[in-house]
Amino acid sequence: NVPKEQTVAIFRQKGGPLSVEKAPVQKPQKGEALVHVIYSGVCHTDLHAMLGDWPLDNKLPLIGGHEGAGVVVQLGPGADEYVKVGDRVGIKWLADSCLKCDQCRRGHEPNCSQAQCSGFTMDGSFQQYAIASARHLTPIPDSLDLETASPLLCAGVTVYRAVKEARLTPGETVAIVGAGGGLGHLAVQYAVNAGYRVIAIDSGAEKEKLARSLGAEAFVDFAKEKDLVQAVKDTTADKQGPSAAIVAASGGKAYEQALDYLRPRGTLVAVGLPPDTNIQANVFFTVFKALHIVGSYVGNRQDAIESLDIAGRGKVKVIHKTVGLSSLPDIYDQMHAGKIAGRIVLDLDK
Ligand code: 8ID
Ligand code: ZN
Repeated sequence: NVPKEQTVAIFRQKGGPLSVEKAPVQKPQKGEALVHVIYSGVCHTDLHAMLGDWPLDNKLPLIGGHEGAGVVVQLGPGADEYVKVGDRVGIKWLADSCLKCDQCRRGHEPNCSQAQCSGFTMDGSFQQYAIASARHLTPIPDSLDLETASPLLCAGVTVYRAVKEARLTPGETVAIVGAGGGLGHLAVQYAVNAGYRVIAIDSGAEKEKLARSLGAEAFVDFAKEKDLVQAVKDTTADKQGPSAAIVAASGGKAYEQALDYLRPRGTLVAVGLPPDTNIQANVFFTVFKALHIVGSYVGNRQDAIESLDIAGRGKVKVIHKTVGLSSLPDIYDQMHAGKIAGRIVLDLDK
């Protein structure tokens, strides 16, 4: 029973405003499924998109959102190859890729030149009924309820992949920068689950408590610490610093000192996407310390399945607060001010 009308959160120009209003429900075309979205996480990327602060253009008007969890209610021609009506599925950032090109064949689906992004190049999960390319939907295992599954579809997948890109061996130490945020609090847990030791970097008592409760062995407050580089190095027994830093902060400052506190041969994994930010890498010390700098951009379909499976087995917990779709403007204000610990999940029926 698919209604003709639904509630969506939409904006029509860069910078907003965001408006919660009624809109028609679309019909799925070839290869597409219509997903009844029950919950959607709110990623900082959705805020970047609304503010228009990235060097990429998105669709306008745009319905954002790319952490959707719901149920398939209708199929377009050919979509039955991938899903059936009633399946519990997730809408992730990577909405589609060709699956035929060199990048796709190697599993680098996010780097496909035909890639589409939910809540960016096509309408996303901040609506009750979303059109999705069936071949890129993520099956949600029975071990996860839709509410906790939703933040895993971007934050979880992304940091799970970033932890892989850090190329650590068990027992090594990783700094998670932005550890109290949506991505960060999950990164702490995926790292711990993989056998790594975690230094959390973020600010404030609430985020410190959160990060420590999830397994971080040390916490460095970036706003309070005068000599952040030394403070981070001091958390490691030999004072040489962590073997990797996964920067999952939305602000540019987080990138400034990471190369300086990394241990020789250390890896900087760039995940957070602050506008207008460069990583300043001194060539001499990059060579002399044999540093590694890598970008990590969401994950492929397999990373999505693996990251949800780990959470389904109880190894990673999503710390979240659930509010109604109509609260989204207020949530963006809080996010902009860095006040959200963990993730916000939207209940699309409220
Ligand atoms: O594929 C990707 N690479 C990908 C996927 C998803 C999201 C990248 N992102 C990007 C988002 O676009 C955003 O820029 O990752 C960034 C973080 O997203 P988020 O986790 O959804 O944001 P959040 O919940 O607001 O958390 C950010 C945290 O960073 C901390 C804040 O206190 C907050 O807890 N932070 C900041 I801002 N500056 C910091 C600093 N200098 C910092 N933590 C440590 N040091
Ligand atoms: Zn995201």
